[in-house]
Amino acid sequence: MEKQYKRTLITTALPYANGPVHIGHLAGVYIPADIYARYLRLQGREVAMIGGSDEHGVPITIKAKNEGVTPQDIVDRYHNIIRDSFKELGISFDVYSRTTSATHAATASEFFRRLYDKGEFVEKTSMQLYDEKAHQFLADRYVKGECPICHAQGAYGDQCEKCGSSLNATDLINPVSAITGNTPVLRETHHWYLPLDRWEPALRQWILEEHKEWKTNVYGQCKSWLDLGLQPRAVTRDLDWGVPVPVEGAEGKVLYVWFDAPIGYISNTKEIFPDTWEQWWKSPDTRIINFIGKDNIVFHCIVFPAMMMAYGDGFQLPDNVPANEFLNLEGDKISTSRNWAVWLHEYLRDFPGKQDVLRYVLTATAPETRDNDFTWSDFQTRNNSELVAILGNFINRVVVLTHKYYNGTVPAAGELAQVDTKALADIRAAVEALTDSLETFHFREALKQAMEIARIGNRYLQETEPWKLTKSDPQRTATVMNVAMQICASLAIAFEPFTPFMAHRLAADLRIDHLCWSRLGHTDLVPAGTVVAKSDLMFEKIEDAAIQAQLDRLARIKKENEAKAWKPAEQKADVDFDTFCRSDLRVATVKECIKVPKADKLLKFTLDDGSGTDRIIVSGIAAYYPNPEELVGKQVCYIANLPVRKLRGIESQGMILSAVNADGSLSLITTSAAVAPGAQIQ
Ligand code: B3M
Ligand code: ZN
Repeated sequence: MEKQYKRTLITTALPYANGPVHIGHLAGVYIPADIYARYLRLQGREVAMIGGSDEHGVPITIKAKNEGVTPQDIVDRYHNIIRDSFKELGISFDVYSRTTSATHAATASEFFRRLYDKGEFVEKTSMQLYDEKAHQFLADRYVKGECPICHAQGAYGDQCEKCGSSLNATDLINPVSAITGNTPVLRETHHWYLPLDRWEPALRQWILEEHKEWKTNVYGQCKSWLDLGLQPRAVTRDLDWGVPVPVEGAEGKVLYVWFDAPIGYISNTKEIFPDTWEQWWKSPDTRIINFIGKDNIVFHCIVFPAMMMAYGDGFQLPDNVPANEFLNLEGDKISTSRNWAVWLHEYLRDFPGKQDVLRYVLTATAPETRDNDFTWSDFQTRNNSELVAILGNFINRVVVLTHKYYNGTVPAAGELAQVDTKALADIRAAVEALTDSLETFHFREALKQAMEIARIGNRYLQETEPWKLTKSDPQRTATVMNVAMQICASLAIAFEPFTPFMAHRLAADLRIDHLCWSRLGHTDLVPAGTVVAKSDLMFEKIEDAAIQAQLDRLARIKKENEAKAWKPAEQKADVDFDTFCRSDLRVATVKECIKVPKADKLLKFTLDDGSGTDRIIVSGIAAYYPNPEELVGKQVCYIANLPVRKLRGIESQGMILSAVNADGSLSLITTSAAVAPGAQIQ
């Protein structure tokens, strides 16, 4: 028996306030959440939809540094853009707040302090990556490198965007500082760790046993995470932007952004329910649903639940986390840094009054089970051949014919014929499928079912042809036009979650002052005698020129990115062949590799070069290899016949070859297969 809840709390991932929101955010999180919230409200169910800006974290401080302003300037700018553009798109938050609010600072501090006082943290001293040039520790987005799990380049210190793994910065291979490009060194610091391993059995039980109904992409990622075994995670950082750590001896440290951000859901709830917020977070009568993108699954299904389990006091865990996959743009990954995006605020400027079109297209193409692609031609096609030609056309025909034959007054229906009852039965079937799809977060399918109601209406008009009937059989015409009007009214209800602007305009035209889900498919939605308004077309065709302008914009951005893209260094001046042949390039096997004491950049390699005597080479690549012992046994290529150089008192006999990647990471040059130590390179 499905558990009955009194209310539903819908949370939506808090977008980083270091840039505007784009169609990927909308398709992934905010439109699905809004559809669901609107649907529940139409059912008369108690709902609170919580949103807000995520205003801490390293990306914001990097952007502030790059622009020469403060992080607060950055978040003030983008919080306002994000909040206003969501509102204009009809994302119906009950609250849209921010994590620089005083309520949030107090809530996040209290949350941390309670876990601290309960002894839920492990305090550890550890070696962390430090940028000597920037004089600061490197965490999260301050450092990039090769992901140790999937070996993708450009992984961040806290997360690899490619495989979703959450990482510790020291896990990265070949780390590079995102502030100065420097190669970081290791320096001692101390932090508080949340021992996720302690909560692994409880999380395993809660997710893998009690929530088998979760979307496979979510369930699968959680399972692989749990099967990997959970590790303690640092929940504090050496940063000056964030919620200060509320314990003695923590000067200069703040809460890790992913510790404080989810608590933002709670603090934002407090803002609208200061006295009753606990019934939304601690009552088993409340169903909590987290709407997020797939890159946030770990934090919402593993880390935040563990935090709430540790906190105790009756915090309820989410009943579902229907994360979507990613949306691409014209075949390429959406990227804020490359400006490869359709920004919501720019869409609203370029397509005034067309909020519903974007909502419709992003729902119809939502990446619900796999990444999907947004193209401007598909956007135009769906608007012109679905919204205009099917949905808008049906509504327009019914209203225009009602005005043409009855001056806008809805006629009374007589006895229903078989074609009428069939159409109404088909609609009730579509409504049932629509409701089931909404209940199970299948919004693409739900939209198809809503559209099916319009298709049934069009078919009904084609079969009954009231424009022909009107002369020969006025009574029959009246019945058909009344039934068609009721179908029209059902469209206002069915589409309210998807295209609210059209739905409310249509409801006003049909004099329906309260849209109610349970009335869907009824035949008394617009009583006979009602005088309906004939407003403008619900949807207009989008012309090629408007689409071309968007494509031209993307072409310009692609060109700009190519111009900025990394290029190999200029080729050096020619060297004559004989001179080159005097270089003696060899392969050797690493017998030992250690950091040179008091020399942050230097590694001392002891090599087997096949001569029977160890060859020592000192190389300035220590920062790329925080754990140099990992190189033992590998083969490296080096120049053998360079004059010996004394580096920090060590005689270095040659130079090891390596290549620096586009993202600043470094790779040692090696052979495609093992060769005898000392083998000559030719
Ligand atoms: N700010 C979303 C992101 O990864 C992140 C969500 C926080 S939800 C608590 O952009
Ligand atoms: Zn990875």
